[in-house]
Amino acid sequence: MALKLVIGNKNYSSWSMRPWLALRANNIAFDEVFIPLYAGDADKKRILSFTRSGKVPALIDGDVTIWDSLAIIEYLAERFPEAQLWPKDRARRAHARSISAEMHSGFMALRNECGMNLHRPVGAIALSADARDNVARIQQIWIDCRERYGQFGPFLFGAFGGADAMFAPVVHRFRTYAIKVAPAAQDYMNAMMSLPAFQEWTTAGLAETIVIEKFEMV
Ligand SMILES: N[C@@H](CCC(=O)N[C@@H](CS)C(=O)NCC(=O)O)C(=O)O
Repeated sequence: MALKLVIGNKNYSSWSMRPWLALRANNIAFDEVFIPLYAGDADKKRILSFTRSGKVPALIDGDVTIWDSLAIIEYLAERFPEAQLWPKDRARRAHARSISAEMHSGFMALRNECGMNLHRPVGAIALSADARDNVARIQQIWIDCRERYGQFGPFLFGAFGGADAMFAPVVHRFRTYAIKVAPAAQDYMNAMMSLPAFQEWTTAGLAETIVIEKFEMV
């Protein structure tokens, strides 16, 4: 039975983007189930019919359901070891997991102030001190990885992997909100924006016409 990935609007759903990219960038076949977010009770019930968390993304693999973007990436790493979503080397794998968990559980100010919204015209806004700190820390993470592992390829640990999937929506946030970054961070963003799977998600998101008003505030 084919894998099923339940996702929200590609324009807005940064959490959905992560496992979708992990699958698509590795040519792992899956069926996509799109459920519009914040569109009313019927759609919420559809999400709940897949996962009692009531949130997307969720991955359905036969009788196994995995919810939460990072848990899905972990599952995919076990299920498809040939995709090498985590580095083979234990120390690098621990590094990749550390920055992925840091992304997953942090950077609230940036996430709140610069929501992913692919439609939004590019333009800067005034960021809080906390959000500016988040931007600085994310760049530090990227540049540290590029310095250590840049010899292996253009992504954080060489080839595109689970940590890149976790940071991919930030690339859109930095681009959309015209956040100035250091050259090494820009190189990483350029590598991400050149990835066919990233482009495919972006093109599909831009083709969506659904507007979620509460995400159009800035
Ligand atoms: N920690 C979760 C967060 C999931 C999440 O917040 N999903 C949002 C959309 S991006 C959602 O499903 N919202 C719909 C709702 O709350 O009704 C993950 O990483 O998957």
